[in-house]
Amino acid sequence: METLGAGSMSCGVPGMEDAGCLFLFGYNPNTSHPLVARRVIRAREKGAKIIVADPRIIETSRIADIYLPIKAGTNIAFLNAFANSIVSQGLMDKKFVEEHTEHFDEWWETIKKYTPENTAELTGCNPEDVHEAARIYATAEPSSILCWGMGVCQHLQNVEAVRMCAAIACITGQIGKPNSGVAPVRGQNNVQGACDMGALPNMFPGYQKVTDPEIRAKFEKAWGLEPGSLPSEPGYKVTQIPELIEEGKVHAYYIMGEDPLQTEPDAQVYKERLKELDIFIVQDIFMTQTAAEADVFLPATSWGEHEGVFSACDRTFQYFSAAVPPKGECRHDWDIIADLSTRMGYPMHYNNTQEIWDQECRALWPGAYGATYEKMKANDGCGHAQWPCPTLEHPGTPDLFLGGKFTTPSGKAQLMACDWVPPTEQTDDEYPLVLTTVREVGHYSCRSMTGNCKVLAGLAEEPGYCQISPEDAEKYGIKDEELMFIYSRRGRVITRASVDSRVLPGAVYMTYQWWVGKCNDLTMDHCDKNSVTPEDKYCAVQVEAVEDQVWAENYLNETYSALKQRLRDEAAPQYEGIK
Ligand SMILES: Nc1nc2c(c(=O)[nH]1)N[C@H]1C(S)=C(S)[C@@H](COP(=O)(O)OP(=O)(O)OC[C@H]3O[C@@H](n4cnc5c(=O)[nH]c(N)nc54)[C@H](O)[C@@H]3O)O[C@H]1N2
Ligand SMILES: Nc1nc2c(c(=O)[nH]1)N[C@H]1C(S)=C(S)[C@@H](COP(=O)(O)OP(=O)(O)OC[C@H]3O[C@@H](n4cnc5c(=O)[nH]c(N)nc54)[C@H](O)[C@@H]3O)O[C@H]1N2
Ligand SMILES: [Mo]
Repeated sequence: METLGAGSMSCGVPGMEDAGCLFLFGYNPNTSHPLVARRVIRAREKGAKIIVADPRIIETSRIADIYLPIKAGTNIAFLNAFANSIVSQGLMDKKFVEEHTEHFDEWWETIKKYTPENTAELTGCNPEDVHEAARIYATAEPSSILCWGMGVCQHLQNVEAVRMCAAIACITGQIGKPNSGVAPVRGQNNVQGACDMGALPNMFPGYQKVTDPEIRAKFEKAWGLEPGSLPSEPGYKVTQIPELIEEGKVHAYYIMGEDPLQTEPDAQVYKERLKELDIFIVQDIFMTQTAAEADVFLPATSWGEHEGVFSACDRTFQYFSAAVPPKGECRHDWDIIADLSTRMGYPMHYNNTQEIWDQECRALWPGAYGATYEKMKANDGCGHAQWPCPTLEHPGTPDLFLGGKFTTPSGKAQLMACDWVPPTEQTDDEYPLVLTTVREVGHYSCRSMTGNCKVLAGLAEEPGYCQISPEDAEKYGIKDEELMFIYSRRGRVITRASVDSRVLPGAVYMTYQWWVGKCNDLTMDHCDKNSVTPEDKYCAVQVEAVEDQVWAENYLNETYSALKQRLRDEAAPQYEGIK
């Protein structure tokens, strides 16, 4: 948003097929987004070049023209060297830089220090491969798309790396034309929607800043509030909450659709903090580990039981309808919120989601005015609208910034660079391995949904896996499929070994889906300063073989059964209503 004026994908997902080059940087769509992965394969079939930079040999590496085995935690060193290679090889689009960007000279002062040669040892990437990747990316016709995911965002220098990805698109002119530019491929089906609708501490719906007095006045009027009553300061970020509880600044906490005791780092400390709250409310569709700690549990409906609008990662609004009615005490999220608000003295009355969409979104966000339910429901329900969609006749906007028109205050892209700094926690003799936590295809985030599905549980079960290189497995006496211990400065968990030659020595990988094999008992709650995102992709650990496998299997089964029983007991009162 700082660099280009919008913090979303500049292109559409379908258009990825028609790019000349796709560069996947810290993004593993085969596991995370199979529908995007299919576009990558189609692009390849249509002749696109594929570049992958990932510390693991991911599936897409197999069809890549160039695979760069970048070491975790070195993104900025790599991106600076990649940009340097582009400029030094004369591949820069000078006209685009002059007409559509600012601060090139300052940017170059930093970039000039980094070359593929002088960063090779640090990043683990062969300089010739980096130069070749730079040539492919910069010259690809008709366009290149730089895609990134959590391999960028969950590191200390995440915001800096995103700025560099945008800068690289700009200096090569691989942005501002169809099917080009940047693809921060947002994680969940509706995380883009949560941001679009203002579930951010500094924005109202439609990325309208809370610090802007005119915007505040508009929302005060629409919501029937006294002028000057909406706060002018941004609110807190979700990862700051445990600290704020400890400081006595937060006394009540209302969580809707999140399971931080599974998905936030250093989960044991988080759990202690929750005990200090005066009131803790959780609204979820399953009894989770977090919900089990709540004073009040509000059972909501799931995607099959309610209707609404999702925004896909490429800014596409999609309407979805309910398949079945709610059961028992379960109510729609919007209905619970409206009721709660009314009881707290601010009456909210809506008859359906379309009224909310029209009044709260279309009427207040000019860029979404043309995104009507009618448009989304067209084509037998397969219609959609991609923002910006400002008028009723507007077809939606697959590509942003066409002609190099950025939406920054000056209309030009802001080039920014910085020096590489190492990740916060370093390996040492006691904790010699880097733990990177990632995703697996069969289970979803906190696993409340997929873990309660028998078929998926049959594919993969507790305690999940730790992927380890054959070299390290041998060094520590760890055998494939055996239970093993892994520990960090925060804790120790039991997991199952997956000896995997796609992993480089020195690093191990776990997915954050498992309740017994919970990697977030190991991770560190250290966040970057700008976005306050935890460094989930980097901490120091040690591994240990377990001699008595029979004991370990028993321990696993007992722990898992006890946990499941506890959640079942907690859920019993609500469940009664359904039966
Ligand atoms: N099946 C399934 N799908 C999911 C999810 C799920 O839980 N299960 N979760 C959803 C969510 S919430 C999200 S956010 C998305 C995330 O989707 P992705 O962004 O694909 O997420 P990850 O697998 O965490 O990380 C991507 C890659 O980053 C690499 N990586 C780690 N460190 C570095 C580094 O320093 N540099 C580089 N270049 N790469 C690095 C990892 O090896 C990994 O392959 O997936 C979504 N899709
Ligand atoms: N170590 C490590 N930790 C990570 C990550 C990592 O890579 N490594 N990734 C991080 C990322 S990118 C993300 S996005 C988070 C995800 O972390 P969470 O948001 O905690 O995980 P989800 O499984 O998406 O949780 C969503 C919750 O919403 C509930 N739910 C589903 N549908 C509805 C609904 O319609 N209404 C309501 N009220 N509830 C609903 C589900 O039952 C579930 O309990 O995890 C983060 N944690
Ligand atoms: Mo995510």
